[in-house]
Amino acid sequence: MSLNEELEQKLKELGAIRVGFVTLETLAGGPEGANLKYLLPSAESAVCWAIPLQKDLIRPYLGKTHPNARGDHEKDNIEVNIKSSKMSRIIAQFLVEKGCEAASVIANNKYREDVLNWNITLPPEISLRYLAVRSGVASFGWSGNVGIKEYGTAIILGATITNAKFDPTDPIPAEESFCNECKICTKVCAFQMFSPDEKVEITLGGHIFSYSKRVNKLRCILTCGGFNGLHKSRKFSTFSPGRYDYPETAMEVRRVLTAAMTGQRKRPLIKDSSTGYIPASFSGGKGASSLPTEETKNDVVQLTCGNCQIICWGDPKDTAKNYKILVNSGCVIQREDGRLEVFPPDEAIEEFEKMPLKRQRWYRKDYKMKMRQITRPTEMMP
Ligand code: B12
Ligand code: SF4
Ligand code: SF4
Repeated sequence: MSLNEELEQKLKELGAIRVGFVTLETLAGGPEGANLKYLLPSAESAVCWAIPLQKDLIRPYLGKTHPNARGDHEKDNIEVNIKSSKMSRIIAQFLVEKGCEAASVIANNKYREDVLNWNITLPPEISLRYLAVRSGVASFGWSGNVGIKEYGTAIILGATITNAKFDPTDPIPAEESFCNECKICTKVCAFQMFSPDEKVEITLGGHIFSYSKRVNKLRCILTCGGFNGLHKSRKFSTFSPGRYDYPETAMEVRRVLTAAMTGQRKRPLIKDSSTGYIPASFSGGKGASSLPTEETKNDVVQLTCGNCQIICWGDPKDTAKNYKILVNSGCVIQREDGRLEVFPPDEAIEEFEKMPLKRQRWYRKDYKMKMRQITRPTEMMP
């Protein structure tokens, strides 16, 4: 068995649905996120894989169908990400035992902190999407998420970097892509993080790949970060109880973020059910006993969106059904104890307005620049 075959078999036993290989040559000419040597100066290749999210937990999440729907999908999402990081360490250890050098990759939320303004631009240590598309593990969808037929973009990626020399694998041919450019993913993003019509291109080892232009990543941070949930149409929301008006410009994005950060700190954490499900992210990896305190609760990000990724199942009929479920799922309002209640859009407005003004400001504040009214008193008129 070749090293490629051995690794593929091992990764599939661990739960990967696809495995692929990239080398310095197949990533040549790519953006800095494709630079394997950042994590391992002696790097020559990387092995990459995809693991599926549990589809049966996605539709209840999109439809907000029961009090645990959010927590159930969040738990799966966190577990799959943790699993991917663990698989990376297992593969690195396996390669080290074979006498190679290897570096594991943390599946998400790990950035190059040596880059100026890294906490705004979020430069990855290594871009797993680049490795996935170049190695044929998956291909780009319009949303920028990568996917596979049958699974769509509801997959999480992982990789291990090494100085071993793997045989590279080929990208998925365009005619076998799961993405038919239906653009449903653009319709489910509350604050329109990515463009519905403009594309960007990148080149990796002589192959050109394209996906939608990022309009402003802060738009995702505002929504997927849980500050806002209300969709631009005001007809449905994510699981975030934030109800901010749609920001039209980059200036408005910054203003809403400032307003929302203050409000968010005052909100209780989302309590999912009568059992008060506390997702794994709360414990900071220290086990279920370390629940968030008043001081630490602001470090916790609860999953409330991910819509552009989980809406797309790689089959147009399924994706269209998911869209229908989401747009008819209503809007959430948060109660004082942290529980979320779901209402049709107009009733949600009524419920929201029943809250004391002080509490309304935790979820919505007028941040729009007012045009200064230029009116002249009649007595001054000529
Ligand atoms: C940063 C990041 C984010 C940022 C920015 C996303 C982006 N760039 O599109 C934010 C917070 C907005 C985000 C959101 C989401 N993310 Co995210 N995220 C990442 C992360 C860490 C890197 C993304 C990446 O590859 N960026 C590079 C490219 C693709 O971005 P770009 O802006 O187009 O790059 C340009 C420039 O920035 C420059 N550049 C590229 N690389 C670098 C590096 C450096 C150092 C510099 C200076 C410049 C530079 O060149 C590019 C061309 O001009 C990865 C984990 C990882 N390590 O790969 C997860 C990852 C991409 N996220 C993931 C997910 C699931 C999400 C969300 C759905 C949220 C969620 N529920 O988890 C949304 C989806 C948003 C979307 N439609 O893209 C998954 C995607 C799985 C999939 N099927 O595609 C990943 C792969 C995590 C994982 N292990 O599976 N994410
Ligand atoms: S929803 Fe999926 S298939 Fe449709 S455009 Fe977006 S990524 Fe492509
Ligand atoms: S995760 Fe949510 S907020 Fe972020 S880009 Fe996707 S749909 Fe938009």
